[in-house]
Amino acid sequence: MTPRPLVIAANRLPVMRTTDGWETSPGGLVRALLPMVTETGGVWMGWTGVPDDLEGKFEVDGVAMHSISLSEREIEEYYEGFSNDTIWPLYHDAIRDSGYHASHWQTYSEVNQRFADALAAAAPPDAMIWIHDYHLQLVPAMLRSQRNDVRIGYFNHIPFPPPELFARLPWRTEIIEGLLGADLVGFQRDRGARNFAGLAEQLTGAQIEIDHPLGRDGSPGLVHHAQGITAVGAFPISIDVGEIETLSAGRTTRQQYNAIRNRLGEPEVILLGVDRLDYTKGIGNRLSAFGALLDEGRLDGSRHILVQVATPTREGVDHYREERHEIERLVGEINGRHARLGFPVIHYLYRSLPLEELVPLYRAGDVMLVTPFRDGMNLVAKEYVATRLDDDGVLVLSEFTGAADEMTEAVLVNPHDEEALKSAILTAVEMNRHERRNRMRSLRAKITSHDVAEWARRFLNILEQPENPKAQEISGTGLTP
Ligand code: ADQ
Repeated sequence: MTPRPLVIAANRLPVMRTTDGWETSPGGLVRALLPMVTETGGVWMGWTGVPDDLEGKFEVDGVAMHSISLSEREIEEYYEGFSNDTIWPLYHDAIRDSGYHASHWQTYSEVNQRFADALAAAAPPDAMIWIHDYHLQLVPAMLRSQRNDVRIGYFNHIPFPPPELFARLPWRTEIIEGLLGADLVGFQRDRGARNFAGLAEQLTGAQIEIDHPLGRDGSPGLVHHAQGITAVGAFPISIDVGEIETLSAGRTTRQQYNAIRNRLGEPEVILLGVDRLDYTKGIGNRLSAFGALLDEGRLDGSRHILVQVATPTREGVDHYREERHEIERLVGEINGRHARLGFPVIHYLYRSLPLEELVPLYRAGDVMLVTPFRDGMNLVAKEYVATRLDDDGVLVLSEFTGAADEMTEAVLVNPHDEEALKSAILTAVEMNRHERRNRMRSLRAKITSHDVAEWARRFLNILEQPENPKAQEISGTGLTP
């Protein structure tokens, strides 16, 4: 049987403009999906990241791309506004206030409609269309109303909130109806799947078929609704384990991590944080806990140092500018109190590093601090473990990450509790070699047995299964019956 053509729709295309053409974006997800798109004669649809850029088809290294052009206003209202100032904070436990602006919603709907129209026109017959993430939640139903032959999957990379938070959204029913246009809706965790199914029941009168397990952690299964049936499941994402292990085993990596330790003054313990500079990642709490341990003399700045690498992100959104200022203030304050000439206690880099530089840093890090207040999965935790071919290193991991479901041998912590954070850091710093090895071995066994390519295959296999709701059964008249 010839595989169905795979069409991916995501806010961003998997390529970035360079001075002399296009470069494929880094990341395991892109590397896993691109060959599937090419081999099946599919296409990847998304935005280039540049305002008023090209619209329509082009090709990069044999992969078909389809660009959706966004104007400055659309970027401000659909991307920075509704996606990142309304949905992002609300879906992350509402740890920052969301803005609710009808104009942003309007633009979000218009951009989603443009994606759906372009997909309906470009997708080959019988294609599998895989829509990614919260920027495009209305696309499944908008597309379903135009195409009955295709199978539609949607995956939510970020958490899906509990009903009491989701209910704040003035456009809550429209979002749920938008997602119900898909044949399969996937979440990082079982909890997200259950939240979604519960909301479908509450807001649209859908019925949930509970005992139809899908997803590794079990799931609510099938949601029967006015327009048909949507399968719902948990699909915890992973990383390209092979690539990271190969890089980690390389001679250059070994030379580099020795050089890093040397440049940092051969401290006894290097603590490490690597994050997008996002207020959900708990960077400030982590720095404060480290600072407090130095203040109390329970850590010593000449033996224990922290490296924090933070990638610039969403700098057009107020909450992100405020978070950056707060983190930089904390770094300055803690270094002011504890640095010696030439030896800061916190080394702070505000930039993105290529994987070739990140891997040696992971190898140099004795204690990895991953302390988000809420995170869909958190790939940094998985990357760190994948690099530790020496079975050494300790992962301190927030209970509020999707990764914590699987990575139970990490030192798990509630990042809202400063005393708990301090004690988790001390536990990690003082852990003996035997326990470090036992925990890391178990973590590595879990992480290395599930990689991102397998994750993608599993999602697509379930999407393709004939027992799943058939697109043909769903009337072509749009969502409202
Ligand atoms: P993110 O919120 O971006 O992803 P995460 O899963 O940690 O969070 O992925 C970050 C990626 O960026 C990692 O691959 C990491 O290596 C890279 N990165 C971070 N800091 C970097 C730096 N300074 N330089 C270079 N690279 C850096 C969203 C969700 C997550 C979910 C993923 C995948 O918020 O919960 O795990 O999607 O589904």
